[in-house]
Amino acid sequence: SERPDDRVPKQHLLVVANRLPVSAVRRGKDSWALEISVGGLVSALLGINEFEARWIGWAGVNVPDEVGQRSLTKALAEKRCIPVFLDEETVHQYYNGYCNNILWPLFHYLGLPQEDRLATTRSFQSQFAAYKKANQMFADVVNEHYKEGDVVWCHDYHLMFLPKCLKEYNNKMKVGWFLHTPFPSSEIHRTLPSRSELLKSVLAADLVGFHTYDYARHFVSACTRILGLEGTPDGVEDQGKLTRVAAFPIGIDSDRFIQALELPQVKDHIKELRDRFSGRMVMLGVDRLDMIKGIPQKILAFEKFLEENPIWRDKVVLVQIAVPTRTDVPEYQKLSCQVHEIVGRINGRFGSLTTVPIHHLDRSLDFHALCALYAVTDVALVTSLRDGMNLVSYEFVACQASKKGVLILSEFAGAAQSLGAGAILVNPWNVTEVAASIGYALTMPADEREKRHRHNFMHVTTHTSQEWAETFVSELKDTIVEAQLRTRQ
Ligand code: ADQ
Repeated sequence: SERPDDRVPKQHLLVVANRLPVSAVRRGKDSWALEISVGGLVSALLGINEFEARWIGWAGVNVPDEVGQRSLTKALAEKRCIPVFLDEETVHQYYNGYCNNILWPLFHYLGLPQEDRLATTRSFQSQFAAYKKANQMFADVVNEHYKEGDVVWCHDYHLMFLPKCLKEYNNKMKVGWFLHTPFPSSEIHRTLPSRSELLKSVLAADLVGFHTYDYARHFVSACTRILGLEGTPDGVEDQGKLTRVAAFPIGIDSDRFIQALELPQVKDHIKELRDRFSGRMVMLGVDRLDMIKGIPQKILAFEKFLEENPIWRDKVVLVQIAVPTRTDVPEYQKLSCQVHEIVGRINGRFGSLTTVPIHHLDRSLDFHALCALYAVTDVALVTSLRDGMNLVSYEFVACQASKKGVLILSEFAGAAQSLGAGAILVNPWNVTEVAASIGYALTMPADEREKRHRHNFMHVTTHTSQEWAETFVSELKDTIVEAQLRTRQ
């Protein structure tokens, strides 16, 4: 039977992000394999089905020939995806350069790259030019597929120039922009040479969203201090135009995790893992291999814990899954070497012929394996130095209904605002404190674990990705209504 809300026409939504939710791999001249890509944004948006959504983004592959472009466009259309084709030089300058080497570290408080700042302003300028050019290419594709009434939702630091480009095409287009990373203090943002231009183009959007109230406040301060505009409780005002700025904390599709634990293959996997780790407590880290995740700091804290607590040496194992990303950026290669070196040293120091204290895997796990691993974990360690939200902490909580394990969570992850009461919050830079928290977590009495888990589980299952997207889109639509009311009056 038809539910009442099935009759309501679905809102048409254009989701624009740097990457499509699938990566394309070329198999032949006009044949393609499409794989779901790993990452927070994809995980959050995959579960959303109350919209007629189409995705616009880069397919992650260089397709210089027209035959290839046509066949890939066709293959992607079946997944409701529309590709933006970026040439290699643009990808290098825009994506590896301006996005990953400048904005990403800056927004996570790691500062601007020193050599760029000191040696060549030319490289900075050419990367910013490529950034704008790439954003314009995204705008061209959006404009081509936009139909009146569509809502356009732009994502992340890759596309800060997009709202302005879109409004220049069509001032009536409803445009929202959401940032998945932290927005740093205005004192950090003001070091960026293109600070004003970026803020102004974001302000062209109707609605600007962040994970936490703090990030939203930092953005409003940057607009008032750097641009001299007026901040109001609702957002930022520029010559009578209000850009609404607010916090929309993301969540996960918690049911997907909870239901997965009931599948026979996941149950088998859980049993296998239990057998393999029997007699030992399991600690888990799941991260993209990125300097913001504080992986070396986490492993050093674990080492300190083993050093100070010899009785635990053969009773606990740390499983660290670190999927490599951005492998062509030198800093990421350095990080990978550094992590391997520390893990090797610790395993050499505390391992035996039959066991090692750290299992370190450099790859992504499939969804079912990941769920099983979350379920057998006693203590999850999230030690991000900065993190917009951190969905791994949410996923762990969702899979812990029976075990009620402990979450050790960095106070610099956005998730600390929502899961802070249930987690043990730590300063990841303080290795001594993290080591002590590991000891506390491993020996926590069952009633305290239960109480903490209950708090977090309630949050994770009620603040879902669906709710996040619905709230953002409905607020974005409301800005339409407000604007119409104002013109009618
Ligand atoms: P990320 O930095 O990618 O996201 P996070 O929020 O933790 O970080 O999401 C990672 C996602 O990738 C999770 O769904 C996780 O399960 C998956 N993943 C990570 N490593 C994996 C592995 N080895 N194998 C399989 N899956 C793996 C960015 C921001 C975050 C913000 C999200 C969403 O940096 O702060 O929470 O976007 O806005």
